Amino acid sequence: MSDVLTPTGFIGLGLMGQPMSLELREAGYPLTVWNRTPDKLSKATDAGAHPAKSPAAVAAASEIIFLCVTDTEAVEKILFGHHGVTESGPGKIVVDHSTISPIATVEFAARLRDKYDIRFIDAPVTGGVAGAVKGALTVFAGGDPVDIEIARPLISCLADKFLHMGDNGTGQTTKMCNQVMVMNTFVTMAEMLKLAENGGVDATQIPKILADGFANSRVLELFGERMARRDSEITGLLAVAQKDLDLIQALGKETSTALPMCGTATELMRLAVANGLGNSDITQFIKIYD
Ligand code: NA7
Repeated sequence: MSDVLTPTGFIGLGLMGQPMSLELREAGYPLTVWNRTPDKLSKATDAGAHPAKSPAAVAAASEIIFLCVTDTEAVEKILFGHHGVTESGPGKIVVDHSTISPIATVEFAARLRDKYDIRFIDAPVTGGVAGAVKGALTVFAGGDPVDIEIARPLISCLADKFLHMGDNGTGQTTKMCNQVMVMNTFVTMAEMLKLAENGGVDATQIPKILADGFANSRVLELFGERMARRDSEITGLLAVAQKDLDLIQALGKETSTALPMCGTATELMRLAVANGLGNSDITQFIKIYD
């Protein structure tokens, strides 16, 4: 495959997928795109991407196919469902940037390899929309080293760091580790900001004030002040955070790992979703304390 001209596909142009697809276009890759809701394709097509009618059509036009969709069910449908990627023929590499079950990932990769001669890289990301817009994500990848090296020049357009963790599933497991820290920080941050407010301190100032001490984190830097202001701009859905916590719990069960802190975070996040906050930005989690 030629680095520069590798025909590339992108499926799932949501909050994360859209800026990621634009980075590939900017780097000059011929790009074919599909999104379940076609309206979201316009920025990519304005940048020269070709719209396709189905995941199968994206795969037919591409050697490497990127996915960035909500959950395990969506990935399974896009790969194996009607007009899915597997209808397009053998010899492709699928790079999945979605955050999904590591257990299902291993099964999808084996099914793709054994039945369809399609290779699979699990490549979940961290860095959020801000990182995606700058092409500065971190990618945790699981897959065959040969496939990883083929995909590296393309993934490097989206990511400052592209880390090969091991076999299929290890990328997703690493993302779960990342989310253990991120989700517990979000939940604790809401509690802390509420304590500041109730104690008569301007909570919007707290992230700046804590920035030089042990309490600092990227979550505090990027979301603390926004959470204190109840800024509702959508940068990542609370329902997606809930999905990640459920995946962590499932992995804990599978690996017999006790995760009591994540258990509390999961139930608090579920309470927020039950209170109608699922389609709000994750910063709105603080509202369960209001
Ligand atoms: P978004 O902005 O909610 O985007 C989700 C994308 O997934 C969007 O393109 C959706 O299409 C697509 N989607 C969801 N379900 C399906 C099904 N069943 N079939 C096809 N396409 C689907 O989320 P983010 O961009 O923030 O996150 C994406 C992933 O990265 C997620 O795993 C995060 O945890 C990390 P739609 O536009 O709704 O038609």
